[in-house]
Amino acid sequence: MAPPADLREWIRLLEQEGELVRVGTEVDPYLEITEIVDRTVKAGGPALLFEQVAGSDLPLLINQFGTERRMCLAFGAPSLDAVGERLGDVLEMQPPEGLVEKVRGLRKLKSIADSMPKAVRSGPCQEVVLEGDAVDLDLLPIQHCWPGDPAPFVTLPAVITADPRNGRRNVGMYRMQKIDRRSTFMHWQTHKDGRMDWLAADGKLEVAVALGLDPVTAYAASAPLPKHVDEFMLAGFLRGEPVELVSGRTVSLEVPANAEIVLEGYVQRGDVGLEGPFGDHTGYYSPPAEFPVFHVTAMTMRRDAIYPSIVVGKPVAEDAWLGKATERIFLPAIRMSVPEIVDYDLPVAGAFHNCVLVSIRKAFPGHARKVMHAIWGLGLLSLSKAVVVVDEWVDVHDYEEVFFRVCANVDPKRDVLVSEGPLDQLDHAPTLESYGGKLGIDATHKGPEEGARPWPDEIRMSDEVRALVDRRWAEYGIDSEPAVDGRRGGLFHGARVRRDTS
Ligand SMILES: Cc1cc2nc3c(=O)[nH]c(=O)nc-3n(C[C@H](O)[C@H](O)[C@H](O)COP(=O)(O)O)c2cc1C
Ligand SMILES: [Mn+2]
Repeated sequence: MAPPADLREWIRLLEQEGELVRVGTEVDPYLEITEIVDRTVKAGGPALLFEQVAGSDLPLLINQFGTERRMCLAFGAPSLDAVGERLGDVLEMQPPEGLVEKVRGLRKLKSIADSMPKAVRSGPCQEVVLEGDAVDLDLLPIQHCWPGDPAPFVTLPAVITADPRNGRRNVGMYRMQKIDRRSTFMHWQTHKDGRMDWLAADGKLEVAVALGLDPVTAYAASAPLPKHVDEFMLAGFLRGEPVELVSGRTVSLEVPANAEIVLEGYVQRGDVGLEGPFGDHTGYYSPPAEFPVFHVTAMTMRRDAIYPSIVVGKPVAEDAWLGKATERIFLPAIRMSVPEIVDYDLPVAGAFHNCVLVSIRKAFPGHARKVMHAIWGLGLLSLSKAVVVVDEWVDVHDYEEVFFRVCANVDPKRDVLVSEGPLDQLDHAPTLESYGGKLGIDATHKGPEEGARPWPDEIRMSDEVRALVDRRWAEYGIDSEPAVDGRRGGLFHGARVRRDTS
């Protein structure tokens, strides 16, 4: 099934699948929508299309990404791992050998060709064009998300810039605090690509913001690609259809033809103000800080445009599934540089950058530390505050099992590494902003070369007796369902890789 071509097709698909509710009652973009959505997301509820938002003619779509099922629908894939495997397949391409392999190779090459964005002459995103004085952000139902926020924030934008040194495009998702009818702040943080483009510009840097995209392209804006890789290329690859782009009206950047709304404009060197506070995905208000002012020179729209929004806050919020998509999709890419990684998990409660659980095929003394340092050197994963390393047979998605391994296998004096390095700018805990302590916990089995005594065997029942009890379970007349591997849904349930530890 091809992923949806634009936001409307996506809304139709959600509706067909019983995944969307239209809300006709008038609602207030000041706090009320947040409270409705927070209750809906935390209950695993549907996407919501608010048709009557006070103060605006535009409907507002929210919670489109709020469950794993919707995320898979967006990608047209049975699972997020399957999406990652598609990417891994191409990354691991080897010179083909037989004819069958050659044909398969060609298909992969075609999927790479399809990923290149395609220029088109016109697009629905420019059915209405407002320039100069006519630009009016008041037309949009921008949400004022939390009581401590100073203003409404655009929360689901795809922000397009080009590196002034080589023209290479970047697309990032950075929230935008509304300042007035024609300007906002641009909240690209310290370690982000859009900010690098801004810092590399001599004076002005052109910026275009696309709102209301097909779900895969919207997701791609949040994907942590290396600086020189165009997020629209990833979107094209994942969709199997190139992203179509039209020329901006007042900027030399290209914008997605299928967008509902586009804001064109510029930021300037030194033209900054105090952005925030903002009720953030950390579960706390991020404090005010200096960010550039985005001046809007043109606002283009579809005639009956739909405005997309998202609310972040205390986990679990809608962005959890955007993060989980990244976790799964990027696993094969991470394995390209750190092949001993079996699996990893970024717990939603850890707001993604606070904690990484990683399982490895341990092969030499100090291997867990090697992997900690690798993670602390890898793209945006480098901002991870805590890294917990377990052996390959531990299921990193089973937090109870990981906790068991940490408690059972760690000598704090020997197995805990406290380091330091860059941290997420929004992390309020470190003494300094964007820089502070790192925690590595080696919860693998340790060998004598690592200073451990002979490691004991794990307890495991013999296969014969397990088979016998399986066979005879009904005879015992014990009412409850038997637990799997010792504990139902618990400790050893779901472990993917097993190894005899004796
Ligand atoms: C809903 C949502 C909101 C986000 N808001 C911001 C933000 O305000 N500032 C920021 O720097 N990153 C934000 N991010 C994370 C970035 O989009 C992400 O790090 C992405 O990789 C940035 O693109 P870049 O790597 O090209 O800079 C947000 C992510 C999501 C899913
Ligand atoms: Mn980027």
